[in-house]
Amino acid sequence: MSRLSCGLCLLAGLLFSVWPTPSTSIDSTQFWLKIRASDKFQRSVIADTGVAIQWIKDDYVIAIGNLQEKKELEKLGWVEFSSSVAEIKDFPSKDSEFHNYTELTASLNDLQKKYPQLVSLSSIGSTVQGREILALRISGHLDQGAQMPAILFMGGHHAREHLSVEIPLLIVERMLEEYSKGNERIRRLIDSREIHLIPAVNPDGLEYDIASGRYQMWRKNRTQNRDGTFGVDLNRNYSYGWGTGGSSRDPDSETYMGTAPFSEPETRAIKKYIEDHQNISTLLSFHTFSELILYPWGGKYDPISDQRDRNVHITMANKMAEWNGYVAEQTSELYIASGDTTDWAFGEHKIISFTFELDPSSSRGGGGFYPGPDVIPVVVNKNKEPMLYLIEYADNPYRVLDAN
Ligand code: 0X9
Ligand code: ZN
Repeated sequence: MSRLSCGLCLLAGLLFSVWPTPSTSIDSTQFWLKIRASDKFQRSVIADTGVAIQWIKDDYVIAIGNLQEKKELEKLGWVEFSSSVAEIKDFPSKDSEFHNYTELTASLNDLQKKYPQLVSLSSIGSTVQGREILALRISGHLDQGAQMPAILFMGGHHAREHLSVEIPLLIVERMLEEYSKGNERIRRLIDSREIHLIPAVNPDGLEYDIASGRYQMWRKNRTQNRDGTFGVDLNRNYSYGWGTGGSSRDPDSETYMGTAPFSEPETRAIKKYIEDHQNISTLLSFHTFSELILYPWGGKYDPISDQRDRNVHITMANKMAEWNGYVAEQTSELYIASGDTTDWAFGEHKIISFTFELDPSSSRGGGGFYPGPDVIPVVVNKNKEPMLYLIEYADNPYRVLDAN
């Protein structure tokens, strides 16, 4: 290709270099550009215009450029899509209810401002691209939090699973509202527990998935791998049984395990946070989709060997399934996959650990990873009781066995 395009490029370059640019026409708008390019030569032509290439796919690149650069590339006929940066870097308008990273940060800050006695916001570390991974700590006695039984809710390990960010956030918001309205049950729970929420473990991936104006179906984080590809599957990067099945050594794979256990700043931040909060007894990691409640092990077919440990997971999972209607099962019933959050949390720290795969139940007709905003209130309602139940028993999850 390159001779033709370079010829055009030169021509375009010449035209632009002799064209007078009146100062009044300077336009500082930046554009996201999706530009066809299938090899390094075409990408070099693109880079020569001055745009910043952000992502490279097999047959196109995504770049940010100004109006002049956009026009130059349009003359080449390679621009497939463009949109002003100010307009996008956000969900498609039909999904604007979902939180992008800026909105999520604002919502978490608002909660701290609105409930200063109950909520403490902090950064637990930063991502590959330098975003803060945010955590909310909630308790009626924030200063004595470390002495309270604690539970951790997490969402957004996987970039495209946006509902997994929304649901724990909205349920926690609702709990705080109920607390301030005087709901006795909620007051009792919040006053006697330390509740941790990390709604977006992978904010780089979240932003990447939405930034071009079209969903990228992205799963991993945004680590630059040694072969030029991007991303590690954070739910394959925890250390327990790392690399022993159901994860890939190929950096380009969706389930790339990373170069080593905890090679990623995001998983390291979670590890440190959990290890710094020894009072965490229970953990729930939200994912989408399939409507499942999963418990260890995921990296092997064996059931949890200790009978009480096994029964506590099974009993709690079955109880929660009565409320949300999901299917409760050992994770490896799905498929073997090693290095996930829950195997590590239970295997290393004996934390009672669950993964929820939220709605929909299947991709057929249900929207898969992108089910739209109408499901949000439905999924909030069906998962509120399971979350309250886990909070209730966080003082000693084994109490559920006595009730049987
Ligand atoms: O594969 C995953 O990481 C999870 N499913 S998802 O569609 N959200 O990607 C399931 C995790 C289950 N873990 C194991 N099978 N170990
Ligand atoms: Zn997931």
